[in-house]
Amino acid sequence: MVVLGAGPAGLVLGNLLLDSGVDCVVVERAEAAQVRTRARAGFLAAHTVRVLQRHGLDEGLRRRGQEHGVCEFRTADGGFRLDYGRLGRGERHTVYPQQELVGDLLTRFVGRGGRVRFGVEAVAVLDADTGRPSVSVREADGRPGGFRARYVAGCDGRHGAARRSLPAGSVRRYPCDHGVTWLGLLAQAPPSMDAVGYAVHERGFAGHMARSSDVTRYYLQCERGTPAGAWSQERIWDELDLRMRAKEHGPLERGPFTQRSVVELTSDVLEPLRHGSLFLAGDAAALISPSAAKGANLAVLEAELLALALVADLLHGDPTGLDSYSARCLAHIWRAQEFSHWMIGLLHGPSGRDGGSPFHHALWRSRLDSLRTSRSRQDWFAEHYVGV
Ligand code: RFL
Repeated sequence: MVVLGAGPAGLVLGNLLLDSGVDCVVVERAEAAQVRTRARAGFLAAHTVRVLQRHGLDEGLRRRGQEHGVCEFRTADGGFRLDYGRLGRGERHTVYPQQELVGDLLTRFVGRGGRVRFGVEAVAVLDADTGRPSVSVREADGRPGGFRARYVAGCDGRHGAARRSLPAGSVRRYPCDHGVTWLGLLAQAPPSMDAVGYAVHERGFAGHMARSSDVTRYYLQCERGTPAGAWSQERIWDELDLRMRAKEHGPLERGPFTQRSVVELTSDVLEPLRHGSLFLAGDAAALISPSAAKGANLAVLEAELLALALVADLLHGDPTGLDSYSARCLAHIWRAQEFSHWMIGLLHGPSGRDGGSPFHHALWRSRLDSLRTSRSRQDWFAEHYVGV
């Protein structure tokens, strides 16, 4: 078994295969240090935590993860909080930075004898429509190389070799550009509030999410095409203060930004998630905008489903799990896409694509109002916000 990519999808899959005695190698383009330090997601769904617990992959998470169950909306009409951990199914998020989860998964995989080939780039998956696919790679020293296996798992993200290797017409693509761009920021500063903060402002959306006691993620909607380094730190903090309405709600704790990235809110789903002996999981299967923090959670869900199906096939000769893998994942993916799309509308009412239209503005206010006042709407929100 060859697994492309050592992100959450590839490493959950690798650990589960290793535990079941399936021989596998993980091929990763980046170096180990880079894989362990890439800061991205931080909010793990209750289902994700259950998967990690079920397979004994939750040791670091249990010690350092923080439970979280409140979000706060701030608008020109005031603000309101939702104690979503007590609504819906009563589930909460666990805040645990993605790079720490990836570090834990990697340490466990390697510690148990798992093989990861760092610095090796997959170039193409060949012969996927046969029972003996192969992966051509570029080794760390630039020389060509390759692997042969019964199955290949494409967990190498949106721009990986797995997606590139799909023959034209073999899968259907569902791309969507939501027309919104965020500046993603990591601040070396403690969280400024005890909730996920969503500020909906005429100048654009601003978001606040805790990562740890001294690191906070912020998002700031910006014009498309804005370079990540275009704004000074002071200008960013002033703009965050303005949109988060610091005058009414209290100032933000400032600190240097240690990471900046431009995040264009796009989605891109492939269907089916299989081409012969090649299976897709995580961002390689479906890209989802970070508006509802679903990407890493879907990656873990899909990796578990794929691992169980591969073990059933390879060790017990039962292919039914592999046959239904794509349809089962896509049901979760589309529910997550639907909720994320709804969130994009909620978070960008006055500043999104339709923001200038009085009709859409009134619709957005009504959407927010029903979330503030309707218990059944709040239960629906909580279920989809924490769930995958
Ligand atoms: P990853 O984590 O991108 O890992 C893919 C791995 O494949 C390697 N690779 C290759 N290796 C070999 N050969 C090639 N040709 C290769 N091409 C690529 C890469 O080096 C990498 O190591 O994909 P995976 O495992 O599918 O996991 C997906 C998640 O990383 C992603 O969905 C989330 O980070 C999305 N996301 C969030 N998700 C959440 O659930 N909650 C959040 O709070 C959250 N916040 C975020 C996010 C994504 C963000 N970015 C990247 C836009 C915040 C941000 C800023």
